[in-house]
Amino acid sequence: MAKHEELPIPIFSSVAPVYGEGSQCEEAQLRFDKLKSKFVEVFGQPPHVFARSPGRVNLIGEHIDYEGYSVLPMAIRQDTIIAIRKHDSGEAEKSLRIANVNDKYTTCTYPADFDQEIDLKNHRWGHYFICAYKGYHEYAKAKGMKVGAPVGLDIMVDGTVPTGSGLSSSAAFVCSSTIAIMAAFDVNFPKKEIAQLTCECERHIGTQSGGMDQAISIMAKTGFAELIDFNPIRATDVQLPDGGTFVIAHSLAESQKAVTAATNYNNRVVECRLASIVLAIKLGMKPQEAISKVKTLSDVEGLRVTFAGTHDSSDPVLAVKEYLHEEPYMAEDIEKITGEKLTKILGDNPTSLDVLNVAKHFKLYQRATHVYAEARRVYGFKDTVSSNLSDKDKLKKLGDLMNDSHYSCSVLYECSCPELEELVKICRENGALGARLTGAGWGGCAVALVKESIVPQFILNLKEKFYQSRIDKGVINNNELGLYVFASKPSSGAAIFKF
Ligand code: NG1
Repeated sequence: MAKHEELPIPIFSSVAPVYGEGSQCEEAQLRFDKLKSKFVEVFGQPPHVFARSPGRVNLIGEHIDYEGYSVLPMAIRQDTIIAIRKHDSGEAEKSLRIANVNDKYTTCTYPADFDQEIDLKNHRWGHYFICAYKGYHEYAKAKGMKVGAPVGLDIMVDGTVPTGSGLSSSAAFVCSSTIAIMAAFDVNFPKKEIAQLTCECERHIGTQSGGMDQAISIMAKTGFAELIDFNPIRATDVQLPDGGTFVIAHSLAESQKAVTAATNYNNRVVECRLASIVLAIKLGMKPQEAISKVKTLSDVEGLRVTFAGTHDSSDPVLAVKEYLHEEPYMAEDIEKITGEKLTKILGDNPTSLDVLNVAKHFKLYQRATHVYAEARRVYGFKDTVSSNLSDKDKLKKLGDLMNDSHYSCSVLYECSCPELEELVKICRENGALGARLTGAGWGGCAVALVKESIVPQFILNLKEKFYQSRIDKGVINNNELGLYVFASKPSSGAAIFKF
């Protein structure tokens, strides 16, 4: 039997295989019906096909996917669904018209041009569809497929993943867009190829994304979290222990990843790259070789492990402690070690140069320590799940690992914010076995591991201690609370629907 990741995206003729039976299925059917009727209302004709891709919650392994290390997320039920119609080549309309069932998002129109530039200085929600459009065509061309002359596309979007929440609404949108485009062109590939392709698509928005979100959105399976490995992309099922539930809670601080890329997300990617080059040189590599070959901290894995081995240690950060200093590095300090200007080292990527323009200094020690230790914690999590411990002891250990991960994100990687700190603390004080920020951070959600038996009370406590004051101030409505705090089971991955 072909491995899961070798299979193409499944095509269904009803919503049940994805949304289950009963009320959830009925709700989903209503959503698709509404999407279709809105499509007809706006574009005058019915869509040809539908695509869906879910958001995700990352359980452990934060900010390490772009460094090449494995992560452990699960898909959530909130998703993006898209209806699409491809125009015939004879039709006069040659643009991409992207509408949304939510009036908050006004319709965006772009030319049907595979090579168009995305105007990153003027962010628009429709840009994410264009990321998929460009990325798909680049990929198809590279595979030697005939892409033909551009034709118009009509698109209607309905997303339920809260934006800026760390639950990967952007990947849900990019993945569902890519799959919708592929389905409209009657093309399908193995999931592992689509996971890689959609990661490259999303980079067109200007973030140097790692690939976790797209991989889980494409490859998720109902009932399992997945250990995602990179280079090559692979997903291994992880069955979570009985008796525990993950509760996701929004800090109500919105994290605008694409807009703040130069100081936040891409800044950390650059710091890790510089840390890896400096570390490689300190561990004996020639500077020019390090500059040309070393891109991520996992590229220094061999040297780092050998160093620890010669000191009889399995400490993942021994080399960092020995060779990097805690005091932030100035650009000149790094240039002295590498013998090269940073603008030259990072010149291959314009978004890295944006980082250099605004960075005051570089915290190489802190970022590298986080990445290596967090990568170790992911395996600690995976090994705990498959160990012989009782479910109770497993849950306790998983909670501890989540707490350690949060501490590291907060103190070493500095990707938390006051609202997340408050929320994580309240989660722990109210019975969570562990709680941490999830996703890129700087706002967005926390995920807490909670004993199943106390989940309703836990959510009530969060309401009283975190949300009530915000409801009183009008930040959110009382009746919307379920959108911001909810328990989640591992949901299924991307799908195509032809009704
Ligand atoms: P969010 O912002 O939560 O979707 C981002 C990246 C991930 C990963 C996490 C941090 C994108 C699409 N996603 O996730 O690849 O690096 O941050 O672990 O950029």
